[in-house]
Amino acid sequence: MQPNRVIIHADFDYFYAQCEERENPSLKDKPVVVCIYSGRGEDRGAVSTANYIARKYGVKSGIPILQAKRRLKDIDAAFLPANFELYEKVSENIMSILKSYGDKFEQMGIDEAFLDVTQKTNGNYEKAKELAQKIQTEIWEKEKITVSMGIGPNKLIAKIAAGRQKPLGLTEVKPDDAESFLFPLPVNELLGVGKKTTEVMHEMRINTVGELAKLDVEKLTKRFGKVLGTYFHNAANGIDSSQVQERGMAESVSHILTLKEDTRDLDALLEVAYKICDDISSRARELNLSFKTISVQLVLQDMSASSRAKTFDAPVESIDVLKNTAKELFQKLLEEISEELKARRLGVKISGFAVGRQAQKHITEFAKD
Ligand code: DCP
Ligand code: CA
Ligand code: CA
Repeated sequence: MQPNRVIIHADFDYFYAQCEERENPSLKDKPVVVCIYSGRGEDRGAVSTANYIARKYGVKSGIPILQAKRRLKDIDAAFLPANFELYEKVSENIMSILKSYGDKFEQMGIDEAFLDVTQKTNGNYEKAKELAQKIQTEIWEKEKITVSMGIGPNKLIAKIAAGRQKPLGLTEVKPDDAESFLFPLPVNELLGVGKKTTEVMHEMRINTVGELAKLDVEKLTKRFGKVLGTYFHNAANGIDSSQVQERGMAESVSHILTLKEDTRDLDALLEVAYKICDDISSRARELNLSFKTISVQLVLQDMSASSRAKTFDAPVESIDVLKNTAKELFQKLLEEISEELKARRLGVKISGFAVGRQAQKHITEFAKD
């Protein structure tokens, strides 16, 4: 017989802010706010994350920097610009420790991952708990970062468990305890139940996961459609058969097409280029990758090739950024190439991948929240 699955979810505590504290321990006893400046004027932009001291003042991910400054008025707080290079390096180091302990490993964004440890623990939850503690200790000793962990019979339960206690939390939910763990939770704890869905569920008099679990699945599919309705029903009942899956990281994603007619007209080139952009960006999205480098290439009538690239400081994932950058690069390329020659083929490439920072939002988007 197959042993019960044992899945660990690891989520790094107040990650970007904790990295800053590690680099500068004098920050530890004051509010630390990591900011993403928009570049449109002083203090414009959003809070990326904050340490737990700052959170006590209501400062959290996503709020405007100005609002955070108001909440911390007259308080000795540190406002720091995000240093993605640092966070990526720390993330990479921790991920390779995590990976070494799993039968299977799946990274979900910059600061979380799933491990399947079924074989390693022979399905035994005591062993899994010891293993999780050992991993937490190793990460602390090597990287001086605290990570919270959840252990459960599937990814859904392990992930919710990991968020229950922080920092350095370890929450274990055995298969028999799944219902008593899940049912009292508010529905918005389930992945994919965002603000709007929560409102709709409240209107339907569903407040807790247990109430959602007991509702007729037909009522849910009628209200939310078949895919989401079934998902909500299963999730509320703690059912999730999705596997921990290794993701291979591609080096680059690109596409090259031959033009219908040779040309050096920018609009004609862009018509084809934008199609390629749509194609490669949807492939990157499927793989949950953001990218730092965008390159474009033209093959001319004499079969010579010229290319141009732009690299951003932080990973990007927006289709608009991709298209605007491609336009800018093709414009420059046209100025550089010999005036006698037209373009015959054209390509766009993205590379310098990072696992998308938006990983955990995917199903939420799917739920249109
Ligand atoms: N992040 C961001 N913008 C957001 C949410 C998150 O830039 N709106 C970044 C900063 C976070 C990192 O992603 O440090 C991880 O996000 P989490 O949601 O896991 O939040 P934290 O790790 O900061 O805090 P927690 O301890 O609650 O996990
Ligand atoms: Ca985190
Ligand atoms: Ca996270």
